[in-house]
Amino acid sequence: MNPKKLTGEKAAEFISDGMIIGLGTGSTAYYAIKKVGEMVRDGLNVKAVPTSKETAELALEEGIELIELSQVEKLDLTIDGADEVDPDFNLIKGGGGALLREKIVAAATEKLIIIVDESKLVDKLGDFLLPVEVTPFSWQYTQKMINKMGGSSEIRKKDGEIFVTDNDNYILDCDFGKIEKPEKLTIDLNTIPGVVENGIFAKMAEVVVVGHNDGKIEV
Ligand code: ABF
Repeated sequence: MNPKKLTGEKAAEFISDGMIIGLGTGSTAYYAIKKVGEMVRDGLNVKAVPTSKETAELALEEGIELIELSQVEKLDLTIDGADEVDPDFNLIKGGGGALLREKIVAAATEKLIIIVDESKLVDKLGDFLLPVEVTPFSWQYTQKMINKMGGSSEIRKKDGEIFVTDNDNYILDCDFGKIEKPEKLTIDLNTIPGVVENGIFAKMAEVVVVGHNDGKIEV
């Protein structure tokens, strides 16, 4: 069975009636959202904050009620995917381009549940290029400053054009090699003018649900 589907559905079991939840983005989060939709049609009462326009659209199709983060104090839980997960539950996210809203939603969340298939587990972050969201204004200057920190980076493109995020920003995919100190790198990157947010989620995840190819799930 598809490990992404298994983990998405498993994570949905953490949801109970009356909760305010965050809904992640990506092909694994997709299955969690589909499952929540099914639960809502069976009578579950939840309100949700989406982490991208794509997720908002899917959630509405599924009949899930959406709210703005500004309307609530906090979220009870959020279910989201990741590109890499290390043994301390540090994450790289943003391969799908939704890292800024994902990080804001994660920060407002009491319990962040990350759903991944086993291919995302690593000893150290860094094989996956680290997405950094930057302002379009003078992004080349921001890129130079990032590269000075010991990285190299490429502006993300889609169909030959610069990829634009839901927040009208750009993404630099950065290679820092193996990331020895994720917490330090996330702070250092965010002090560079022009950096809006970066894809390191250091110690934000509380639960990681891993789907294995043989159909086993590990929580
Ligand atoms: C989002 O979707 C991300 O932050 C990550 O980039 C991506 C993972 O996608 P998938 O589940 O499709 O591999 O959660």
